[in-house]
Order: sequence, then C-alpha cells, then structure tokens
Amino acid sequence: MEEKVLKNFINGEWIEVNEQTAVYNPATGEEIVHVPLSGKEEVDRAVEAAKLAQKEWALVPAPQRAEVLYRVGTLMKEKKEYLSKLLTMENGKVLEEARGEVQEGIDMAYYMAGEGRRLFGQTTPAELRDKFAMSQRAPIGVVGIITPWNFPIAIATWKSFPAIVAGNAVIWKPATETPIMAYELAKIFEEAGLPKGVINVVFGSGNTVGDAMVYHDDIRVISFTGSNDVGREIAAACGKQLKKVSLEMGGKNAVIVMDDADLDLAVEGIIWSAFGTSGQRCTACSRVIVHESVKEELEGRLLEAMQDLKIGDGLKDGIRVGPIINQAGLEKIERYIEIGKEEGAKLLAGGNVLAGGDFDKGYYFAPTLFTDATSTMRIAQEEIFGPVVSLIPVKTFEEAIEVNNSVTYGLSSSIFTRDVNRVFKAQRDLDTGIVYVNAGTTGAEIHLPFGGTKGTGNGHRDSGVQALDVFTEWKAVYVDFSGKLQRAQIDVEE
Ligand code: UN1
Repeated sequence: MEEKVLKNFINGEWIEVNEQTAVYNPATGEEIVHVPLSGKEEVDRAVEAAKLAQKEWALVPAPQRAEVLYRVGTLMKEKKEYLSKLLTMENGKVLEEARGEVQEGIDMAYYMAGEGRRLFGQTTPAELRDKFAMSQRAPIGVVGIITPWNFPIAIATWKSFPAIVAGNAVIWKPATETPIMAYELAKIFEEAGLPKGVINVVFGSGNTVGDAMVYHDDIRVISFTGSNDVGREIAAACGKQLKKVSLEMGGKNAVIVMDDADLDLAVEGIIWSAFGTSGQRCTACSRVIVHESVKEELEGRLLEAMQDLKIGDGLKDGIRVGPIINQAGLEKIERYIEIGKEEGAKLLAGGNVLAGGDFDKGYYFAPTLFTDATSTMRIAQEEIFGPVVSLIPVKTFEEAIEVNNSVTYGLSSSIFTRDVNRVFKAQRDLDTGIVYVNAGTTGAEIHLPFGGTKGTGNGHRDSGVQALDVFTEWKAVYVDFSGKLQRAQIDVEE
C-alpha cells in the first residue's frame, strides 16, 4: 500500500480530512498510516449522497446488483495475499488467519451475489376470490454499519453485502484501529463499478462519526458489532428514535469436555479457539467446562500443547499467536489476571505481558490457563478478549449445561463427547446462537446465521440469509383482479 494518509470515500470520491490520527502495527509498534477523524459534517455529506444513490440503486434489478458483488468477490480473490498481509499488519492476527478472514469475505461476496437471484418472497392464498397476495422484501433506504477491529474485513462484508444486494445504500464507520481493510474494500467496490454513493466510508471515532450516524434521521438501520457498553448505548439511542438496530456484542464461550471425550481432539479444539487470534474473537473459547474425572489429564495435555504456541509477529513463519491490538487491550487482560487470582482461581500458565527483545515493541500477552475456577467468578462471566482460558470442573452432564448457560452472553458453545444422546441433548439445551459438537467454539461459516442469545445481541443475525432481515422490510402486496371492490373481512360472509 502506497498511501500514508487515508481518505474518506464519499459519493465515489476520495476526500481528505484535516484531522487525523496514527495507526500502529500491534506486532511492531510501527506507525503504518494516518486515518481521518471525521465529524458530523462528513456523515451528513455521505448521507445526502447515499439518499440520492439509493433511489437509483433500488431500481436496478437485483441480479444486476449482484453482478457487482461477484466482481467484488473476484477482485478480493485476486488480491487475497495482498489484503491478508495488510490485515496482519494492522490487526496483528497471524497470516494464516488473515487469509482465512479474507476468504470469509470472498465467500460472503459470492453467497450474497447468489441472493440477487433469490431474495425470495412468498405468495399466499388470498381470502377473496380473484385476488392475489404476496409478501416481498423491500430495501430500507440508507443504512449504517459500524464494524470492529478484530475482523475488519469479514464483518464488514457480512453487513455491507446483504445491504447492497437488497438495494440499500450504506454509510460505513470502520474501527479506527484497523482502517486499511475498509480503505481497500472501498477501492474494490469502486473498481467493481458500484455506482457512486451506494457505499460511503467515513472514518472517525464512535463519539463523533458513530453518534452522528446513530442520530441521523435518514439512516434507518444501524448494524453494530463491538463492545457491550457501546452496543447498549446505541440500542438505547435507536430505541428512542424507533430506529432498527442489530447488535452483536461478544461472548463468554465455553468448550465442554465430557468424561467420554476424545481428549486429543478436545485439546486441539481448545487451543485453537482459545489462543487463535490471541483470543480476540467474539467466538473465542474462554471457559472450559470439564468433567472432574478428566480434569487433571486435560490440564496436563493443555499445558503441554501450550508450550508449542510460538508467539510473535504474525507475518513471520511458524507464529501461532500474534499480538494484542493495543496497550489498552493488554491492560484489560492484566486486570482480569489479577481479578482471577484474587477470586481464588489457580494460575497454571501464563498470566503475564511478554517483555524483552522483539516483544518490547509490540503488545504481547502469554497464553494463560487458570484452573479450579467456579462459574460465578468474574473471569468466568466477563469477556476478557485475550488469550486467557479458565477451567471449571463439574460433576455431571447436566451441571455442564447449566454452567455453560450461566453467563449473560449466548454466542457460541461446544461439547466434546462420543455419546450420541448427549450430542442431541446438548444441541438443544445449550443456550447460544451457535453450537459445535466435537469442534472448538470458533469457525462459523458465512452462509449460516451468526449471532447469539441473551446479552450477545438483540435477536438479529449477521451473515446467512437471515442477515437480509436486518436490511429489508417485508412488504405485503394485494392485487385484486375481480374488477369490483371487494371488501375484505366483510364480503367474505356474503
Ligand atoms: C468475531 O469474532 O466477531 O466464527 C467473528 C468465527 C469467525 C468469525 C468471528 N468465522 O470465529
């Protein structure tokens, strides 16, 4: 990437903003680019452009709208390696995972492009003779998406692609920590021939750009992924304005390991979902609910597997765990380690910021394992967003399910067992939006609904065909071809 100063993308134009802030590579501490700090003025300008563009865009037949997404997918595919490296640079996740994230975006492009030929509605029998009834999806208008730094490109595609294929125009505020993916995706939209104004990228903070979006009368939907506190504020603000809002605010995801589990597999699943992306996934495993009879064995095997985790700059070969996003992230994890110790959980490994040599330049935290935690401890209830996992011993399958469901979040859960009855009970009783059997808690596929129950969100889903529900209105249409005025609910009895 050549640019050193990023620009907003508004109405198909690249617009510089005077105020900016620096963006750093979390692995090395090096400055990479400057990102605009926009304000209400830029949001207003973007919305004006989006309103005009949307009117035309909604009239373009959906299969043609989809053509643009096919091109977007193909361009992403061509640039996959380039994008992945930039993603590792700005976010820190290891290159292999960055490639996986870009691939999620490519998959989403092709999947949602397919929706351009479906966008199914329903025909329904009418109550009256010679009358036709149907329901169809209609675009909502201008929609706002606010995306996080931990999946800067995938989550943006989960939200923007369904919005676009359904005929909306988008105002997008990416996280200021990871603006490069947004910049690159905007360039791809431009190259793919998306009409100007259909997507507008406005960089800036939540307090300025985010607020301006949430309170803008002409932005009719806000789709947000991020922290619980911010999500609740957005929900309250949108509630007062009767604005549709879709929220995804994290998890406290558990892997359950039963006495009959394949322990080798369970260890792999835990290591991957707890320490991959340095635990900075909404779906990351941060609790292991383990049957007491296999607890010691599991502890030993986890400790052994943790020794193989090479930590460092994700652009280097063989690195399995990258850095934490920034100093604030590091300090939050440190606070939880102290809390865990005070609460009486036993620290088996890690628990410290990594220092010395290359570690001094970036933000690194040692993969951490607590054991003998109880389900009411704060380390077993609150989202830490780091490579920290706590073992909670239980005596029965029923207790395992209960402990899994004892948190305010409800995103993802997993169980390792060979008992088919337990499998079916677990998929029914685990109170999360995503359930895995004999796999870790991460790795959701884009054509299935992504989201959770309880405090994870407000009932909406990202990705999957369900994402279309966020960005469309259902419209009921009646066509009376009887040639006379038929009065529904009255004429029926005559
Ligand atoms: C997130 O952490 O918010 O299921 C998204 C997964 C990925 C997406 C995670 N496909 O872990």
